[in-house]
Amino acid sequence: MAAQHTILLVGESNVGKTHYGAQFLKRLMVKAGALKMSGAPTNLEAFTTALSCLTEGKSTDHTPASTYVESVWPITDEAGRHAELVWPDYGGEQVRNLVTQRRIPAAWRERVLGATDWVLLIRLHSLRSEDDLLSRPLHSFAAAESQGEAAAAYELSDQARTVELLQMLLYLAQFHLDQPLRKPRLTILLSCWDELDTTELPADLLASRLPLLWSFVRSNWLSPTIIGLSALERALSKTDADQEYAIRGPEEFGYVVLPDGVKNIDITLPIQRLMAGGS
Ligand SMILES: Nc1nc2c(ncn2[C@@H]2O[C@H](COP(=O)(O)OP(=O)(O)O)[C@@H](O)[C@H]2O)c(=O)[nH]1
Ligand SMILES: [Mg+2]
Repeated sequence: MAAQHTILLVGESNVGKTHYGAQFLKRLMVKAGALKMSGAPTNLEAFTTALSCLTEGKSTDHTPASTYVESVWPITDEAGRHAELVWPDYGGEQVRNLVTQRRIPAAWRERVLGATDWVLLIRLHSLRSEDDLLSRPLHSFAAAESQGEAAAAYELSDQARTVELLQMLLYLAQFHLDQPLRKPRLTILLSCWDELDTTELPADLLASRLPLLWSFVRSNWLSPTIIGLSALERALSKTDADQEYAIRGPEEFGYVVLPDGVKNIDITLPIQRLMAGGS
């Protein structure tokens, strides 16, 4: 049966995509949630490797793909709705390069065009926010310039690069921005939520930490959804096993913080909500 949704999960390197996928996969395997795999997924290796590390209570090294690879998971929900989850992996610095060099693999372009829903992962904890106009007074730029820093290569702030990434996706998919978009729907997952140590609502936190991105998103999408995600619930080491993890199993860890601030241990909820929300 044709998928009613094609859900594209995107995000820069090191935001937690592979570990989220591994935890998601484990939930599908133990059938703890409402979703199940309804066919043969492709290119699962990165996720199963991460999952076997998690089973020992360790996190895994990220192995950047040198070319574009994607893993596609056919899933169904309890109501029998079908979706395809697409995990593109451009590895290493490719997303950064996409934006800085404006080069897009053809296969990825197809995906962007065909997706009904975009899920963007952002790891606030690792974004630098000190280096843009919104957070730094103009005179500090002037001072830097007079010290000769202007000669250094121009680099977008992390926030501006994220906006640029969305803009490129929109451009690729040839959407017109004269009206706020209903489709593709946009969900932003604030990943590694446990690192943030906050009690704020996800959307409020995004608005205060990345105001430029927030205003871009709000003016271009009719109803963007912002959800906190902690796929692992805590930091794990690559070498020292977390005993509790190893004993209880990775499926006992992880949670999401829904838009209304309610915490839920079902990390598949962001996807379930998209599947339930009409096509
Ligand atoms: N604290 C914390 N760390 C996480 C979480 N998810 C992933 N990480 C860590 O973030 C790093 C990058 O994760 P990875 O899944 O490889 O990111 P990817 O490059 O986007 O696929 C790894 O060191 C993970 O252990 C989380 O929910 N909480
Ligand atoms: Mg990865």
